[in-house]
Amino acid sequence: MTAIEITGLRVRRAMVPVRRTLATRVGTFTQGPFLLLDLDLKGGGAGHALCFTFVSVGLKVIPILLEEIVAAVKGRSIGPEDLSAIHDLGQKKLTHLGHEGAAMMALSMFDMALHDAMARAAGVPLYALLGGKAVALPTYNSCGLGLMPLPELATEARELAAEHGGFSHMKLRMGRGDAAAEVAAYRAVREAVGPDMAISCDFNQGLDAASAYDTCRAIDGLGLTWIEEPVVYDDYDTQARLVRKLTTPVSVGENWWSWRVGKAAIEMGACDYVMPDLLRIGGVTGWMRLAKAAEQCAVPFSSHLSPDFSAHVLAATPTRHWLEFMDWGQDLLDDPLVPVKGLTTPRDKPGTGIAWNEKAIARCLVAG
Ligand code: SMN
Ligand code: MG
Repeated sequence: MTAIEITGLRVRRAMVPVRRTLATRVGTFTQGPFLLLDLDLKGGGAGHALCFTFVSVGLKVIPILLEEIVAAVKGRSIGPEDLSAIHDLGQKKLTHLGHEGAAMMALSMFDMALHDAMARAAGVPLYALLGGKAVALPTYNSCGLGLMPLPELATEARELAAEHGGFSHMKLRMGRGDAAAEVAAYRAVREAVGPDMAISCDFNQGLDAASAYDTCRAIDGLGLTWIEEPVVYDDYDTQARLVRKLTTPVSVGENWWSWRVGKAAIEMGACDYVMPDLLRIGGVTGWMRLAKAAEQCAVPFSSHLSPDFSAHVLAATPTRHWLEFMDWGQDLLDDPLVPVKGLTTPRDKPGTGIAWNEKAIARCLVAG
């Protein structure tokens, strides 16, 4: 049986330009802040995780929290059967800061790197450690279609449709403040990519509870694959009301800070589809606990960001649905995982198969 022991950690900070500027209701992204975590193991092994912190202040606060978590588990012998308990121990260590926000991002990132280390030490791909198979995951292109003028939107839609051998699904950002403008944006994309492309949309929490139904009703008959995060992420009552009234599936979860919150949201009918973010849900441990709850309710389960890592956990998720392909941060990786004709197969290498591109990293590093 594999057992590993953490001897130390290294955290690096990077600001990475994005290929296409993305304007959303939660900010306009021209570059992204990333943390690179290496866990060192006794005997020379390692585990890695790449963390998009959304805002640059995350680069300052999360490393301090990571050090606290690692200090609590350093020197212990950890086997695969201990991973879940180690997650809970790390959470207990930071419990007075709460089970969300920066503390949860640090815990999630640690949990991811620890799982990577365990799978590498066992010599198996992470999906196999989790009981999954090397399946080809349906993947949508999420690398653009922000809040932008219609001609640019149509051009970008055509480009995204053709990338990496072609996609069958892409995501359009919403939140223009006016239902007619949302419909016009949808029509511009639809006209550009033709009738066979699946198109989902993402409000990034941009609607207020009082008018959300009217706006969603205006786009409900368009044939969208899903409507994502229509209102503020913790307004579960409004989400449940929209689920009951709309024909288009409602997808939420990227801002769930725990698998328990996600389970409760599923059980109260606040979503048709779920799409947790590994870096907020509690890493691999939180994800797999939520995957069990989603299986019990037969809820389709998609990923959010981090495709190189998410492909492994999604391959081990019973109700797996779509992998989100977002290439942000992939410049930091050697041979990053990219879809082929809209399908992504997790790497058949030990752990996640993620390897740092040190030359590219050197160009993006920022001080702490
Ligand atoms: C999103 C928002 C902000 C940064 C990255 C991605 C978006 C998504 O909500 O689901 O892709
Ligand atoms: Mg989203």
